Amino acid sequence: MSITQPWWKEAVIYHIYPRSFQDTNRDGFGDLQGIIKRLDYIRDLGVTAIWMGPVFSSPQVDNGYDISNYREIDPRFGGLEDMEELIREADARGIRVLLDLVFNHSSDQHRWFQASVKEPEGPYGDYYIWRDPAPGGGPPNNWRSFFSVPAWSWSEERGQYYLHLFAPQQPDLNWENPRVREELAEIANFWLRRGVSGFRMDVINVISKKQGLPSSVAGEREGLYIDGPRVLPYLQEFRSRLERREEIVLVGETPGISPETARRYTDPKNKALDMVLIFDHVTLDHGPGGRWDPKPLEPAELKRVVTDWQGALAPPAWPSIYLSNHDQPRVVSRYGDAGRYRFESATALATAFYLQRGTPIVYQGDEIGMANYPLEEISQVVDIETGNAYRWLVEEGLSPHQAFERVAAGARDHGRTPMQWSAAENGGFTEEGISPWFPVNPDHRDWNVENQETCEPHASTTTPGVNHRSILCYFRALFALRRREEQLRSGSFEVAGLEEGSAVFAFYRKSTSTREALLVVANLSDSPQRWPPILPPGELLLSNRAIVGEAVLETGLEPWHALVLRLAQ
Ligand code: TEU
Ligand code: CA
Repeated sequence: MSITQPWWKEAVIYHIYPRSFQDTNRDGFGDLQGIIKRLDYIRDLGVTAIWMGPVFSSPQVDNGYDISNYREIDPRFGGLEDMEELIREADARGIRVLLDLVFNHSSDQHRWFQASVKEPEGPYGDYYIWRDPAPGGGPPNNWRSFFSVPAWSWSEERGQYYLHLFAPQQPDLNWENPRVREELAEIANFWLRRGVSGFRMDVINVISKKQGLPSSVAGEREGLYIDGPRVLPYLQEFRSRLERREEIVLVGETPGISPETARRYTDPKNKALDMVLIFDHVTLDHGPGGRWDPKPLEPAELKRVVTDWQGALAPPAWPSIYLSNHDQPRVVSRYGDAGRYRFESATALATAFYLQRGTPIVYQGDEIGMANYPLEEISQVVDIETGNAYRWLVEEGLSPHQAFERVAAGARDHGRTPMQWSAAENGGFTEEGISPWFPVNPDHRDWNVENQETCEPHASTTTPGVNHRSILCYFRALFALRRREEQLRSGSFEVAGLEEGSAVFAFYRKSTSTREALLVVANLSDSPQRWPPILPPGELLLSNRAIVGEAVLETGLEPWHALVLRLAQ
């Protein structure tokens, strides 16, 4: 008997970075027709919803997260008719479309901001956060942006400072202004009327700033503008204004959020968000100085964080599960092994994460093992955040070489290289002879869709449908298993008691209606691990390594070995 739950809890979401997915008009830039062209591939992966990064009109200072018109498609991606065709074609394949709403800030080229600068007393004068200089001159407070620059910029024309928690070209909208909140809800309804099924909401937990905008005392951001005092009421009002509000999903991107706040924002009783994108598992390799002061990652830490959040978002909350995105390095390079054990580590991490309780969000390219780009110098970096961090580190006194070393591993460019469809010159992302907006990773000759598409069962394994060099085939088998096994969609999550520090991550998924239980086990390391004395085995449902009979139980787990067992009742 399967539990009925909302579509977005049953879903597997595919996160597309449109500018790097598929170019169809030979300009070296991904476009909407490219996504339409690849919908069969997306459907065959077992995906039932796509989240597209922003495709609205934008000067592209922050790759589209600086929007100059929320109701227009940027000509680089196509037009409104292409978006309507994409929604129709996706729907025909049982795929829902989620858009990325960037509502904390607009582009400084948005007509609202242009009017706000020119007419402080006009209807848009209060659409942004303007302040006079501090009494002694200079910015109104000591806030710094997420992009390693001060959070205030001076407008000579208006004679005031304006707040931007990101780039100066991304002025923060003033959510205190009820007209701003009305305009934003109307934009969401404009897209809901065109058939989208929901939104990923960019940095939505920084929309409320503490009254008076007090300076940070010890560099803290929480309460000042991270999870400020009115985030929840603003979200509740926003949702109450949405058409089709009962059938859509709102996924909030919430950097720095705490478990308690995550529960509050997503509690169904609060009618605000349905899920949040958390960050604790993608900051584990941040040293004391944060993202640009990297430190090695411990698998046991990854297990602890993930287990803690599964507990924090136990029912009635509902986790989202992601391993990488356009802001993060590639998961197989960061947590796995992009060299010797690329297949094994990519599939072990996918098993250990996407079979947890929650909605899997797969970032384009992770399903074929795409890895970090071989950056050799700062001139290759396109990303504004990474470039700003480099310049800030040099200003702080590091040599250019030291500063590059600090930003190279975490550069956001790693997750933004063009999708690798084939071994051809530009990986099939754009035609040969065309220069893509960012170079294709040279490893596309070995790691691409085309040479992983054949999924016949491997002779030496009892695991159905897994061709042991194709990460793509394994992902397809993994999501097919999730679709078949009700425990993986709606069952409980119970970590299997393992000694602290073990690199083996194991958990049970138990049906809430029958006594059936599945056991998921993954060795998140490149060394063999003892088989944990958990429970006698049952039926092998999936494994990323060839298994013959009970072999695994005597010899233990090989490096990056992952498997799923249906436990005998
Ligand atoms: O990112 C929000 C965010 O937290 C970023 O600061 C990101 O996590 C950063 O890399 C952390 O060091 C969203 C978008 O995903 C990102 O692409 C945008 O640049 C940002 O908001 C501003 O819109
Ligand atoms: Ca194009």
